[in-house]
Amino acid sequence: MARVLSGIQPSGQLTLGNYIGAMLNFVKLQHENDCYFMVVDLHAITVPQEPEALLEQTESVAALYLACGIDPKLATVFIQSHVRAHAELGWLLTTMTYMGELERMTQFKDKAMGKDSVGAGLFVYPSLMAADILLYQAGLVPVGDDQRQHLELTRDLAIRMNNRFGELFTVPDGYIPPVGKRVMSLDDASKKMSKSNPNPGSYIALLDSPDVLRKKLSRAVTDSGREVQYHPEEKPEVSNLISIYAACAGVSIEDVVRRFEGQGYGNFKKELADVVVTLLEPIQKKYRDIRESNDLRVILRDGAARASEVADKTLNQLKERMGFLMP
Ligand code: AQP
Repeated sequence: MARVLSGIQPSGQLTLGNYIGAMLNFVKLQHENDCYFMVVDLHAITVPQEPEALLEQTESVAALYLACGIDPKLATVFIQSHVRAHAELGWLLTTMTYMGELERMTQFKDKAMGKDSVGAGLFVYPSLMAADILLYQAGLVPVGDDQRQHLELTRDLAIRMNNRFGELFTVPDGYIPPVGKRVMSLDDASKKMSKSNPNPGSYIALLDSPDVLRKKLSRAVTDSGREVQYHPEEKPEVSNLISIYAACAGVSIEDVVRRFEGQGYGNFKKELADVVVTLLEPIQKKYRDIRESNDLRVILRDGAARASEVADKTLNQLKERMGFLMP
């Protein structure tokens, strides 16, 4: 049984990219592992958030965790800011992270590009992410392909801290899904599907209505060809849609290609929409039930208490070793 930790930012409406790249794995992993899944609100504020939107999205992400199948009896579900040790270890690790390491992070470069001013939090975000993982001694971190570089830095920091202050942190491994590890944007297959993209047509939100889902998928960019073939380099748009189909229907890429042999894009997109609607409709119903009940607050309070116990233990051990005067 491995200790597993992961989180999603409440920085917008969760997308099919978050579901395929992260949540599907969370649900699978919870049955055989000791899992901690959090809503990383401290990460979300590394780019400006309206307070009302942050509040709503935080609760929405937590409810979607449950609606997508995370069972609070099997996994600990909590809000990052409810466990104060995250911010504290984040700071301790920031002091041990080199500027050069942070400057190499491609996600920082992408998110900072074209902005006049960027908060320092966006720059040091990978140290906070390392703290999230190391606090729980997590051995396995299910993330999408885009987080590979941050995870590598977390491993480096764990090793650096262990060398400097004695063996304490587990060095984590990533768990990256084989299919749909990077779901791409519907309007530009060179960019990943992102919930903070200003164009809602670029992503499938998990809470989009069936009509909106069908419209977005019918408008998804394809090429001028006609064949439903999987060639990520030559046909990135169609290949992305094939991957989405495979992940949502739980079949292989080859199965999808075989099924649509000799058929045009129109029919493929229509069936893709059916598959996505069939997947999301029950999730949306469960989501509405959860939002209407009072259970969520109780689950999150219990989760934070369980998580704090583990996190505080690690943090206190480290602080003692670093030479902090303990109360
Ligand atoms: N397009 C994607 N394909 C596969 N996996 C993805 N993930 C996100 N987008 C895709 C995975 O979802 C988890 C949570 O991500 P996050 O919300 O913490 O941050 P992110 O990776 O920056 O996701 P977004 O949607 O792009 O958010 P914004 O727009 O706010 O930056 C991670 O495991 C991630 O790999």
